[in-house]
Amino acid sequence: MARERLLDYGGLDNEAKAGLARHFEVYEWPGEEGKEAFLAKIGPSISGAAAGGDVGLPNAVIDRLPGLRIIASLGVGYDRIDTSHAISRGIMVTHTPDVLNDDVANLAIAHMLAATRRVVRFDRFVREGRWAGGEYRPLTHGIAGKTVGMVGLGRIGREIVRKLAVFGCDIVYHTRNPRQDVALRHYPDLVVMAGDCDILFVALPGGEATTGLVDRHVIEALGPEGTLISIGRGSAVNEPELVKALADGRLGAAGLDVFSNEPNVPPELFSMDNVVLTPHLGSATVETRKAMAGLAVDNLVSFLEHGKAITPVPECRHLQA
Ligand code: NAP
Ligand code: 8YV
Repeated sequence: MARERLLDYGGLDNEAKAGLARHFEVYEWPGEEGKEAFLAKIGPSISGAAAGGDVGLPNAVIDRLPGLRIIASLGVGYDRIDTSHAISRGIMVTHTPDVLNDDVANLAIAHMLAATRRVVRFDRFVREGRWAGGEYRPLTHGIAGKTVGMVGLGRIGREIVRKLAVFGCDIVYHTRNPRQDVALRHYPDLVVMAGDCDILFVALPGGEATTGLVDRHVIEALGPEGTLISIGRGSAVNEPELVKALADGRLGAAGLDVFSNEPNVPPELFSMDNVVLTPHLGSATVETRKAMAGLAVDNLVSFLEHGKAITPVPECRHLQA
């Protein structure tokens, strides 16, 4: 039987590419130059597409693939895909929730420890010979007994909380809807919560509802002794306000894995000793990327063969057989 034809639109690790190639006839997106020839010759026979969550699939491409039935996004966040548009064309969109919680939460905790204990700053200090040179090593603050606020308490937020149990912090959270399954204090007002916190984790999805949610008021409420950890989407934090607050000492420290305009990072942050930066690496381990690739392949195979996706995005559940 002829294998289904699949578009690899980009952002996939080798593991994911190999997994797809085992099941599908895979075509890599040729880029702007080769796109017209590709869309004319191969486009009509493409039934599935896969892409990294940071890449997505533009509507302009979706509209040129008349036989497209499913888009498998490798990532839990799918803000790069216009799901309303896909749905209007009857196209299923799937993502990869849960399999990445552990490693994303680990990186968030690593940022918390690195930012509060100034690990990167002191790494430089040693490399630059300043320890050997007898320079003073300023003290940092511990975290036991401190109040940690979770902005977003979904799959990843709850995993961070589970791991935080060993650190002896008080944990509170802000979401739109209080959760019935946790005993933590819920704050309906994020500014009020930030004012009570020493450390704030932002584990929010992207999109309109969260854009700029962590604004100047939240940052100022967290204050000069406060630490902000951003692990969800960069768009949820007002980045210019964050940079200004760090520069002026109105915010104590930050650990940032995600940014507003990736891969561009505000250069002002590069020289700040109180900031830890990673290039969107939350899920970037061999183990987790393998699990994400496996789930994406399973979604494609199951949907194209049986009309049933395994992890459709919530908006697309009604497109199941
Ligand atoms: P999730 O289970 O859907 O949780 C999202 C949480 O955010 C929920 O608690 C939700 O609660 C809250 N929320 C959503 N909109 C809100 C708003 N406007 N105001 C306040 N709270 C809001 O998602 P997840 O699986 O934990 O993933 C979260 C995000 O992390 C993903 O969407 C992705 O963007 C990001 N991510 C980043 C990396 C990385 O490499 N850094 C890796 C994986 C995921 P309510 O609905 O009650 O408000
Ligand atoms: C990925 C992510 O790095 O799952 C997400 O939402 O942000 C990360 O796991 C990203 O989707 C690239 O594939």
